[in-house]
Amino acid sequence: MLTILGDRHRLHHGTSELIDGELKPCFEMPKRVDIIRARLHDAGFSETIAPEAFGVDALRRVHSDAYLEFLHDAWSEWSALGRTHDALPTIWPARGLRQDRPPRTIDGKLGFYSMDAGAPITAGTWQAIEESANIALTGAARVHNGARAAFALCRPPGHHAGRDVTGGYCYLNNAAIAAAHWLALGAGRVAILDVDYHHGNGTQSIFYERDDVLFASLHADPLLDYPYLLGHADETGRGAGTGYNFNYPLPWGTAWDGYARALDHALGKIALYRPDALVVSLGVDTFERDPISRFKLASEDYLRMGARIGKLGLPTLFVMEGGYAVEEIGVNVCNVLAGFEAA
Ligand code: SS9
Ligand code: ZN
Repeated sequence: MLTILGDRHRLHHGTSELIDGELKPCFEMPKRVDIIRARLHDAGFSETIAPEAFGVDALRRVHSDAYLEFLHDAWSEWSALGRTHDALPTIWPARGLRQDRPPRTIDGKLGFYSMDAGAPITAGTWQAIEESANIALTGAARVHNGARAAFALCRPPGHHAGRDVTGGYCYLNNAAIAAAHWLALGAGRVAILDVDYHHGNGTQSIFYERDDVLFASLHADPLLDYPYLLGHADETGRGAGTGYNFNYPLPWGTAWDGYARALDHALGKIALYRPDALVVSLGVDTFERDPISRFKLASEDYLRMGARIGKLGLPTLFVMEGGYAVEEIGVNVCNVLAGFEAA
């Protein structure tokens, strides 16, 4: 399995996030990539390449110009005020507030372009998220050019980021950017399968009214768990996109049997769609010992997950999303890739 990876992710290391009413060290940390890299090497996945630079036009297919400018400039505007801690929002675009007048100062902008306080901006965040998107783009280009599959080792993750909104450790939606690139290269239909524990609210919202990208997501029921405000089964798409969005909200405690039933249903919908390519938003925070999640998948279950995805026989790009049991993240990711290759 060809892996695309880089080092600039290290420039993004948020200090803290608000959990249970306390500021605690961010679960989303550089070590996640270190552990995955070490395990890729040990498991014999030795074909690795650096990302190419695709430029801002590839990002503009998914994100608004104003949002990209905000992300690019946020740290310099924040630090110009003499602030040295991570930039975090203190207000959000909730019900009853205007969405049509973007504020001009940095605290207002941080709120306007955020859905939560879970995506801190640091001095190196822009460089890290730009490279993360380029990793996904390079992977899509390689598979388009004939590779059977590739693994984009993206960090920061992307699936909570919408067209103009950060949240849940996410800034640029790497999976959506890869899918949009595939369409630009001539694909007629792309499917995105999101197996992260959390609903891919950003990805869903980006493609919700489109029939050229099918989105299917398995995740914790939003009545119980983050991101709470999207991801229900009755969200099936709108306009031309009606019938191209599939959500599988699952209860806390879901183990492989229950997970596999939903996965098979999602894979059946993807097969019927006959896409030219598949993007997998690969989060392994469904793992039984993940510190912020409540599913019960065991490490061997990821072999089975990979095998079922592989049986679709589609050109496939795996895009790294979540997974916070850092010591086991490498084993779990490599098991998905190994299961896929064995299928
Ligand atoms: C759980 C807090 C959840 C956001 C998690 C984002 C995961 C991205 N108590 N915080 S994959
Ligand atoms: Zn997640």
